[in-house]
Amino acid sequence: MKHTFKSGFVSIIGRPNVGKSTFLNRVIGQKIAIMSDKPQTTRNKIQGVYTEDDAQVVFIDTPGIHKPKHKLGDFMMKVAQNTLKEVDLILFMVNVEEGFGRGDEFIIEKLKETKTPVFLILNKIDKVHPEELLKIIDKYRTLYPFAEIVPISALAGNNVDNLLGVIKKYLPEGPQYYPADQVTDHPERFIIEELVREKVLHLTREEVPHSIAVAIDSIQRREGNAVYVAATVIVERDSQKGIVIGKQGKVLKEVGKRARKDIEMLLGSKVFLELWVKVQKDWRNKMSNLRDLGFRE
Ligand code: GDP
Ligand code: MG
Ligand code: K
Repeated sequence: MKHTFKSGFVSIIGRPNVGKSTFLNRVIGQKIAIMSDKPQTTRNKIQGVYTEDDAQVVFIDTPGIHKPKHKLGDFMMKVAQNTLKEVDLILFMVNVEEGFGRGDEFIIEKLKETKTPVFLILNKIDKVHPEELLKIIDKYRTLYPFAEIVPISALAGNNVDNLLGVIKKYLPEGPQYYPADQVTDHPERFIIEELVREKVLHLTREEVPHSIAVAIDSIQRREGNAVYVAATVIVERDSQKGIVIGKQGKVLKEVGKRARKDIEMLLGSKVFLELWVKVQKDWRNKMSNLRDLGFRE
């Protein structure tokens, strides 16, 4: 008997410090899933991928779900709202230690504009008395028709497995989008690309144009906590490929050595860096096409 595979995209929203990152780290089980809390200019990023034998949950970061303060904020808000419509499930996380605030009110208003099912995740239950928890649940019930209300402690791990089980129930049948060992679309990805690019430009002097690109093919954390990075340097001409590789691969080797050192500093882990060079004649057009489609900025 062939069992069905379920998969889908899940957005976690909530005010700062409610425990979103802690939850993700517990679920993904790897420090690498931590999102930096720096203001984000990019669109929705994959925060973590959780894979089981019969299911895959792709957690999506949805920046901008808060009261917009300026024009960009408005734009981000629209992006965020579109994301909420596109995902299969929304986890709205609150901290039971804190009262219902205006930030929560704003988020609930936004939730009313989408048909996507919403779970209310009551986090930090280790901090409140069970009776208090019941009162909180009653309060939230009146505010929005949550598909499920799930109390957890992301820090202690209470009820997190159960939550994953309930999430699976709400996912449609679907493919495995990512390899099982890919845990995240790494937030430092862009910096790593820039680090590699910088070394190429430096070591090839003026011989290759600044317009060369670096694309990360994969970032994986494996046993012993080492991080494996595979990246491709994209050039536009065969002659540039030769220059980037160098005699007996000397230049590329040096690029790898220097970039690896910087990436190790960045990630605080041992890094294995695998570099490839590819000629793609019209990559610039392709990249801008992608950007038009809303891929990374
Ligand atoms: P985020 O801003 O929503 O990503 O929140 P974080 O995951 O960074 O967590 C904010 C703080 O709350 C951290 O100090 C966490 O250790 C703490 N925290 C997260 N989950 C829990 C929990 O279940 N119980 C308790 N007591 N603290 C938690
Ligand atoms: Mg966080
Ligand atoms: K909804």
